[in-house]
Amino acid sequence: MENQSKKTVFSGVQPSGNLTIGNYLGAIKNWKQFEDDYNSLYCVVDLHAITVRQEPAELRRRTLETLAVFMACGMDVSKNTLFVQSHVSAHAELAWVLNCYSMFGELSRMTQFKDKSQKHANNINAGLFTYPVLMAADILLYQTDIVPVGVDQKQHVELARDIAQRFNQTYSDTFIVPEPYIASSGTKIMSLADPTKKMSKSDENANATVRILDSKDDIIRKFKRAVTDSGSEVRFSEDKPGICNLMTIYSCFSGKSFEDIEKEFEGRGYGDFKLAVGEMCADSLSPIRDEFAHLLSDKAYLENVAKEGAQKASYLAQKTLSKVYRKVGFLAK
Ligand code: AQP
Repeated sequence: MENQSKKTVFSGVQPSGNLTIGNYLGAIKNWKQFEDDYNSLYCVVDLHAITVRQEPAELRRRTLETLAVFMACGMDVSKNTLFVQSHVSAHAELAWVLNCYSMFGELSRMTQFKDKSQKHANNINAGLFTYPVLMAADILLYQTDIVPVGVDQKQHVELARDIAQRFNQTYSDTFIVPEPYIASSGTKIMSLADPTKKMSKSDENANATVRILDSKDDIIRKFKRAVTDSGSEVRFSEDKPGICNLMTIYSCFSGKSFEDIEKEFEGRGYGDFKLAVGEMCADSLSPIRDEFAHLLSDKAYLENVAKEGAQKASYLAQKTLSKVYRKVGFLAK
């Protein structure tokens, strides 16, 4: 159960595709450090995933697999509450209330909405537009202090802060105003096919993304094909976005600084470097792949983790939701 003296950390991942090294380096890898000192909750945000059309059987499969990836990445179920968003109805309920405290103008300014409505021009649904309000509900329900996310989600956490402050000012202190936690590196891994674009799990180009669960051969092949710049020098420089991205990935997995990487590959050219990045990435992910396979062999266990996680999360969520319902003036049951 929650420890009142500890702060709370919350984050989520959409089961909208097989998770990439962007999701890993920008988000999941940073979660482990909080598990001893924080009340920590991590959620597979399936309600968010349906803002884009999903194949139902695929979504169901990926939801359980995403939970297994959290665990395979080292999230200890005795220290972290791992759950599925749609199992805790308070997320959708609080989102409705917060919709009434969110402004059309501020939602229109969200860059992810602009990007996704361009990408899914035939399905610009209301859910895509109000996605950040549901995300604010996810965060505020647990009285969250910090939200570890990649840079692309910072704007949404800032909106959650604005919504919390607006609600607190309208009534009285109700929500903790959360802070985004952005790691010092790996917070925006770029596509291997176009290094000016973020790597995204829903990208249809298989060569653009490296999945956490890709085989070693696939990972090496994808890095070998990665789009780089003209020239052959491994150097961190603004005019070399492809090489900068590969250096960032290599640095995140190896712990080496850019300076050390430049020295290591001095005079060796892109081919050698790409192979080394592929090997470093594949070898670092190999224990995760093995643990994932092991976890997936016992679906009943995973379902039970989700069930227990949802029970713990529901208890906490209900406390905040009841408070909110009282403040806005809903009649008690
Ligand atoms: N390329 C990335 N680099 C670093 N961090 C990233 N994140 C996503 N892509 C990168 C972080 O991963 C967490 C989970 O993201 P999400 O599932 O909530 O949705 P997203 O940000 O929209 O991620 P994707 O992979 O791009 O999904 P799709 O393709 O469905 O839109 C977040 O903390 C995010 O910052």
